[in-house]
Amino acid sequence: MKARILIGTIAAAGLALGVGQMTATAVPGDGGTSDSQAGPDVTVGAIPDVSKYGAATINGVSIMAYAFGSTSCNIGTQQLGWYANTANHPVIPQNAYRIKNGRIEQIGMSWMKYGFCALQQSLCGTCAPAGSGCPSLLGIGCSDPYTSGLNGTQGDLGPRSKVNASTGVFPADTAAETSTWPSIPSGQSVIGRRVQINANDLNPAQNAGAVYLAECQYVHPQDAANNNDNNNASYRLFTVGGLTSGAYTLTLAGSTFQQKPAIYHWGTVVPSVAYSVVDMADGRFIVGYNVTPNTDGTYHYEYAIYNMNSDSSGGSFSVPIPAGVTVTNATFKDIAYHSGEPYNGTDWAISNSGGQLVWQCTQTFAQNANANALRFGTLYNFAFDANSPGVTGNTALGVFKTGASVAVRGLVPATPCRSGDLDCNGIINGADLGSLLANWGPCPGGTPGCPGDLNNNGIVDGADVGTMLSNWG
Ligand SMILES: [Ca+2]
Ligand SMILES: [Ca+2]
Ligand SMILES: [Ca+2]
Ligand SMILES: [Ca+2]
Repeated sequence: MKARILIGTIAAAGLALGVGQMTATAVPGDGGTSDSQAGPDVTVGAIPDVSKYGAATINGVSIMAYAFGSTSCNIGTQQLGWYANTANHPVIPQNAYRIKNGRIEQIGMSWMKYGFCALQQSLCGTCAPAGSGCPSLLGIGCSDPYTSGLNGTQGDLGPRSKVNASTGVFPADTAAETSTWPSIPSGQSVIGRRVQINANDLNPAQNAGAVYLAECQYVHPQDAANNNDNNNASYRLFTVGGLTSGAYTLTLAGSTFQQKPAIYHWGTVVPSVAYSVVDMADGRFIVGYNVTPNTDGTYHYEYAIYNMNSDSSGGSFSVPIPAGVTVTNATFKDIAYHSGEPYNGTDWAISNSGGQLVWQCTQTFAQNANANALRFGTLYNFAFDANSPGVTGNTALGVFKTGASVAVRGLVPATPCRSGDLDCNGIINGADLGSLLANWGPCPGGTPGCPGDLNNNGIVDGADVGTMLSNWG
């Protein structure tokens, strides 16, 4: 049975009184993006607080460190395992994003908090406690708060690279396992493993008008096994204040947007943004896209691709480019792993040939399992300009681990109309000639390029008729 479960604002806000929940108001999740099945079902009910730790200079760049609190809820129909130091508890990555100048970028990530016992609180409604105190199960309907102080405790943070976000499976964090984790790098005792953000991405003087987002996600093997893992990320806005004690002060704002990853706020800030939800064999991607006119007559294409929980990961992205379309300014942006994660950070290669604009991870899975794939809990940007407006069409998202490719609905450059095909219907005939004659003479205001001014000289005359006739048919 498939049931949609929405969490009421009133119930959530009225009960937000527990430890670490000082501002844990919440808004309902989006039923279009979160479906709940039977079984245990963990979500993030609130992001209640933020901790600031300071900064370190890495290769000449100031990196600031933070942690976001997370209050989980079990909105499912069974209790959820929360057994410390085993493979049956949640792991919790935190992310930061910025929306600025019409684009959303991921600007920060942490390692994963390893959960260890669950309080039985009532943020998300009526709780049937799994036990007293802090038992090793989260009861049905119950919530469990992790303050930002806990989510920033370095000894409880483990590598993202140890988890399969599709199955939720990771090695038990026994002493034998944690002894294999990379130790905090030299000089990074303040920032290691925590949410790391480049100071320039926060500096208010460089980011006027920017909107910032904190995101927390829970990954859990029981939740995943019950196909309840597409509602596990929630986000909340924050603002950036002054520089104190070596780092900018972050202040959480408004309510937590439950069961929605931060990429959905892009469309709130930029209403023309559209989305394609892509369910791969092993997990979900969300592709956001937008096309806007540039002042020089070309168009700017902006794609943001977020991997929610696919272990296969993204390995390439391509956009069809029709003949006659000129592409400029193609760019790529990723987010850096840190603190000893094994992943390579090499930017994807960009090519434009054979009618395809392609971004490609520089190594295949066979060549390097730790290549810079678009892995769970990350968002990469793909952008370009083209001299043709966007029309609905298929892009392609390549799968890193399998080499497969999945069609993704988006906006792609339109095939240019031939010179003289004024109504752009694929044939040059009397209808086009009639339009040309109707515009005979100087263009309005003398502005070149009016309908029929095929040679762009500011007047519709015999030269333009000649061009049309030479293309006739
Ligand atoms: Ca879930
Ligand atoms: Ca990179
Ligand atoms: Ca025509
Ligand atoms: Ca002309």
